[in-house]
Amino acid sequence: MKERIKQLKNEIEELLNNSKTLKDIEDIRIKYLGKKSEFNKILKSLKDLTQDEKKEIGPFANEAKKSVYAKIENKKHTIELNFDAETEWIDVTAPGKKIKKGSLNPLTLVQRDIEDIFTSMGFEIADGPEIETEFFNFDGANMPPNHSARDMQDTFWIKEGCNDGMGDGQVLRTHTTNCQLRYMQSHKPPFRIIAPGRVFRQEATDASHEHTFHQFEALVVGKNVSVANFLSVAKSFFSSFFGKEMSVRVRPSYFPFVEPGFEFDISCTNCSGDGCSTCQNTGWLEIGGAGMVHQNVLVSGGYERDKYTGFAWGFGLERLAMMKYKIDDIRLFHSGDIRFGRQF
Ligand code: FA5
Repeated sequence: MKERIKQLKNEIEELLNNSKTLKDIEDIRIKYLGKKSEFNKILKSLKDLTQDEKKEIGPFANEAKKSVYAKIENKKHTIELNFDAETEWIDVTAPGKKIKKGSLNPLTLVQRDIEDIFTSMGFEIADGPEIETEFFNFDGANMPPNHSARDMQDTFWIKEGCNDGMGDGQVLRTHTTNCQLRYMQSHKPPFRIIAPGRVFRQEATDASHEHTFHQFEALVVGKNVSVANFLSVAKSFFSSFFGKEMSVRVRPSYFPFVEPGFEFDISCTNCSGDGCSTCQNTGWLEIGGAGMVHQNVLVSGGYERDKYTGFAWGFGLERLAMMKYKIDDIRLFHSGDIRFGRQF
C-alpha cells in the first residue's frame, strides 16, 4: 500500500509539473484526490488495517496527501501570478538592505528656514536674474559708471557697457540688490519681500570668501517705514532663526543705495555676548549691510520722491549657515565632499 501511495504521489507531481492551466490542475485534483479517487479509497481503507500497519502507513498516507495538496496550491499560485514559487521565493525574515539616503545641502536648509520665517511674517519671496544688466545691478541702485562704490564689488563682466550712463552692459550679479528695482518697477507700495539667490564676485577664495555665494535681500517699502521697523523685523527673524533671544545692533556704514547705511551685527551665537574666540571677544558677529532705501533708488523704481520710505538689507546665506551649523570653511558648501553633505 505504501508503494502504491508513493507511485500515486509521483504520478500527481509529474502531471502537476506539466500542467499549464488552472483547469489542468482542477482535473488532476478531481481525478487523484476526489471522492471516487484511488487515493481517497486508500485513505478510507486505513481503518481496516491492523494496529501496527495503521501506525506505519497512516502518517505516511497523511503526509503524502498534505504534500500533494501543497503542491497543487503552489502550482495554482504559479499559474495565477506567473511566478515560480519553487525558484523565485522570497525570504521575508532576511534582514533588509540599508537604503542610502541623500541629504540636503545646509544652504538649502538655511534658505528654507529663512523663507518659512519671513512668509510667516507676511513677506513675499521675490526673484531676479543671475545674469543682470548693468542698470539693475549698479546704475539703478545709485551706482552710476565711475562711481567709486562699484570697486567695492569685483565684478564678472559679460558685456562691457559703453560708459555713457545708459547701463547697457551685462554682469553676473554681484548682489541680490538687483531684485529691489526689478520688484519696485512692477509693484506699488506698501510691500515686504525677501529675495534669496546666488551672486558672483571676482574674488580670491579663502575660508570666509567665495567667488560664488548666496545672499538674501530684504526690502520693505511703505509710508513711514523706519529704522525701528527694521530693527524689530531683524530681531524677530534672528531670534526665530537661531531659536533663542538675539540682540542686534547697527553701526554707521556706506552703501550707495541706502541713506543712512549700516553694518548690522547680532549677539554672538556661541557666547550670547559674553565674549569668546568665535566673536574675537567682542560679543558680536557681523552679518551684513543694511539701511534706509535711498530716495534715488525709489525714484528709479518709479515712485514719487519722498512719498515713501523703506529699509533694505543684504545678508550672506553661507555666513548664516556657518554660524548655525558651526562650519569653519565656506569652501565646503560646494566642495562636493560627501562626508560634509552626510552630516546634515
Ligand atoms: C552688499 O552686497 C549689499 N548689496 C548689501 C546691502 C543690501 C546693503 C541692502 C544695504 C542694503 P556686501 O558687499 O557687504 O553688501 O555683502 C553683503 C554680505 O554678503 C556680507 O556681509 C557677507 O555676509 C556676504 N559676502 C560678501 N562677499 C562675500 C564673499 N566673497 N563670500 C561670501 N560671502 C560674502
